[in-house]
Amino acid sequence: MSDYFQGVDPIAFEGPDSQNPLAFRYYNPSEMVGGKTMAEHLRFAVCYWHNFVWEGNDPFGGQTFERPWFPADTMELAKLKADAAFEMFRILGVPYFCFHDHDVRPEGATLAESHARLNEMADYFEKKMANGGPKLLWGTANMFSNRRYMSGASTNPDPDVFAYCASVVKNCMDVTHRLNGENYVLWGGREGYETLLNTDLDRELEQMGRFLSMVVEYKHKIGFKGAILIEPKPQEPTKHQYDYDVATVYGFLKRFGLEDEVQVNVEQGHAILAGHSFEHELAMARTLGIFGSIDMNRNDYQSGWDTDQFPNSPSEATLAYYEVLMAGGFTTGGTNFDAKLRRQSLDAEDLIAAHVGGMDVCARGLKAAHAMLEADALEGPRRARYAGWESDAAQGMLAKGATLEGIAATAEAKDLDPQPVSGAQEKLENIVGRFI
Ligand code: XUL
Ligand code: CO
Repeated sequence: MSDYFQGVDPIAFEGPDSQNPLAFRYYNPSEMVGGKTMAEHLRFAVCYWHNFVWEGNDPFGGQTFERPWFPADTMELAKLKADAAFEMFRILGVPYFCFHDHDVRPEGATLAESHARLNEMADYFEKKMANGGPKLLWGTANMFSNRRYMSGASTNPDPDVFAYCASVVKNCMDVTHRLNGENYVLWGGREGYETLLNTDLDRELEQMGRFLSMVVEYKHKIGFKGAILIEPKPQEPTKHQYDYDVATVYGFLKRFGLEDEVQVNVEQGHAILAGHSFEHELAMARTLGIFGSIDMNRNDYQSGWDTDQFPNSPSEATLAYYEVLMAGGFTTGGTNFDAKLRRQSLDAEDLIAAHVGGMDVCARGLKAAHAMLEADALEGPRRARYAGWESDAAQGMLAKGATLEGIAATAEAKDLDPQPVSGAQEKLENIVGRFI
């Protein structure tokens, strides 16, 4: 038991009229939305790193947060940190959490000691996860913070780093499997480049493809039933990340024959950095058949940095969950808050309030999206817009055997003169507004 969140009771649902800053106004875990409860739809997860590891530093200043477990450089402090983390999961009532190896244990003096420490922390977690405790949405390896990774992880010019990464990922996958994790995530933190002047693009992409193929093979060898997820991001930390966005990742997976084995973990902030909307990336993942999970944290629209803020826009959440529902909802995936406080938000209670607000925004978004689907509010007009394509003649143009010259001849024989039809965007935006 930790006493870090002293005095904060488990968060209760009190309804939209509640004035209590530490109560849910929209997230009511057991409330049915269609055929599932809100908890089953949303599958909330809290991330370990931003909440319990980050010290509040920015490029111009160091630590602002004071937590009793900092600097967490001993196993004793790592366990104190775990106590606080699981206490927060309990207060929030979240069903899942996510972690990197580096978040939960201090690195050892050797690779073997690092692994032993991660295994020891997994034993510690196992006890806390038993008897209805929180479950693991995903595990992952931090192959970007230590200076050994500065020139890449699997894409490093030094083959010893590639081999080191194999050992790190194997250990993290083993631990994720042991803790019944539902997914394993690979975010290519340093898989990219700063300058082409020193980069062999061919080799680096080949190395990354081989590495991912071996990860997939290992997953099957150990009988891990969860999904392998790639998390796209266009830049930061490297200037050109190889996993730029969903479409780029799909092309990469196709090239290595992994498109049926690997899905994506789509993060709102990364979509924004890539110059996309979150819903664009989600729709793209759905249509390409690689939708997996989401990191539900936004970016500031002006700064151009990965600001990892808690979601606060019901409209954005509505459009995001609309795409999640269109994809059939989560299977192994969920809603992970890869979000951090602002560095002036010093109090333990700020950590709780941030998640409460984020969970409420997601709940509003889910309810609005579900209602919009039930009412056929967008799908009706969308079907009507494409209705012309339902005829046999139109479908015939797409069928195998149709030719450009054949279609051209028909168009010319009919002397076609197509008349533009309104896209009615504003009417549709007004419809969305009615549901939020
Ligand atoms: C970095 C990021 C990571 C991944 C996991 O921008 O989003 O925290 O989610 O490595
Ligand atoms: Co993320």
